[in-house]
Amino acid sequence: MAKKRALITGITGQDGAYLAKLLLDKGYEVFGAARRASEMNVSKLQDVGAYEGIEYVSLELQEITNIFRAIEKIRPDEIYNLAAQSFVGASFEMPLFTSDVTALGPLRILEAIRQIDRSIKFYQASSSEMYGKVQAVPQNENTPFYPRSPYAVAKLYGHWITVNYRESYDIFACSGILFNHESPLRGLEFVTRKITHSAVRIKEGLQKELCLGNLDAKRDWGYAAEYVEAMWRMLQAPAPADYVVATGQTHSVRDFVDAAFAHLGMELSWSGSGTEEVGTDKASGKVIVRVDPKFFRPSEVDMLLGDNTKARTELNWSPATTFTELVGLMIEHDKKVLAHNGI
Ligand code: NAP
Ligand code: F7E
Repeated sequence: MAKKRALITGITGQDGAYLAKLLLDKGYEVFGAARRASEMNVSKLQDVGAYEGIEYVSLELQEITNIFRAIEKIRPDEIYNLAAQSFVGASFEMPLFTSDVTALGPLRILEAIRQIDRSIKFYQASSSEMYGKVQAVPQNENTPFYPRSPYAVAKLYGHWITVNYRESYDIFACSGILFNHESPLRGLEFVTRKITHSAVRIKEGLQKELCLGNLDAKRDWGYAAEYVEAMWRMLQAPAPADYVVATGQTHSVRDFVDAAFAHLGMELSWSGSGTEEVGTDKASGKVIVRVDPKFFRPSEVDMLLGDNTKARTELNWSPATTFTELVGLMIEHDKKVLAHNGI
């Protein structure tokens, strides 16, 4: 039997690397789409051992002719749209760019599917950020959305246009509403990796302080390597639908900081409040964590907590890695990177 062909946009990102590895292991022919750059960042793909097995294509989500040509040429069975301007903080600084890539990008792909071959299955990377100012706790597929950033508004458009093309043109299009998922491959600008990377450097005496924004924000953090399995399962289900993918546990940014330093054998005491809050290393008496207002967002998502019942029951998917294990595996990776690179 011919191998299934999958096209993954955002191949250079965290999820792109894990999904590529998963699909290669399942025997897929994997086409990795990356936007043009002077040098493609392949470090994540190399980290998971997927770099060699992929056929690379140039694909810019802002350019519809480019998308059409790529899909015409590859004729994939499945398309996973993981590409996006994915950093919420940056979306306040570049709302138009974020909207063009993150909202209209999926529409351009869906339009190409509609015109080229409606039997191509489509996965859209939707986000728990769409719940924003949450209207119910926990959040499930029926919870109303209330986005709080240009990123979240753009993702909401991507979500609804996916539903609309499914209903209008009978395309097998699924939207995965994924809650935060992290890993050693997470970009350094996201809070979890910023914390683990800095904690290791502080422990080794290479950095004095870790400066953060809102410590009270709570997130449902899972392990990215497990979440890509849910994406694949959605496209293998008997019918297309939308699914929440989450752990069902929520923790604050402060909890994450405590867990990261605890993994390194350090205990913090917290004092002050709001923008004056600091975390002091109990053993040395030194301030090692400080709140800096520059990391606060114009509008914040205070708390996210997902209800994964539908994914558990219909996709037989469930998360395995606990919060403490996730923090531990990210710290252990950053320790290795530091030992290897010395920075
Ligand atoms: P990521 O690491 O930031 O990767 C984003 C990818 O999109 C990168 O490969 C990036 O390429 C690519 N990209 C950005 N702009 C592009 C453009 N104009 N044209 C083509 N490619 C472009 O994100 P991730 O954490 O893997 O997340 C994957 C997807 O899931 C994203 O859509 C994200 O918004 C969504 N999501 C993530 C989470 C999470 O917690 N991780 C949760 C829910 C939803 P470069 O390498 O060239 O920058
Ligand atoms: O922030 C707070 C910040 O940037 C988490 C993306 O993958 O998940 C991600 O979006 C929380 C926020 O992720 C800092 O204010 C405090 O409340 O790691 P983050 P995010 O905004 O939740 C969703 C599901 C996506 O879809 C996105 O693509 O942490 N926070 N201090 C900070 N955040 C950052 N980045 N840096 C700080 O210093």
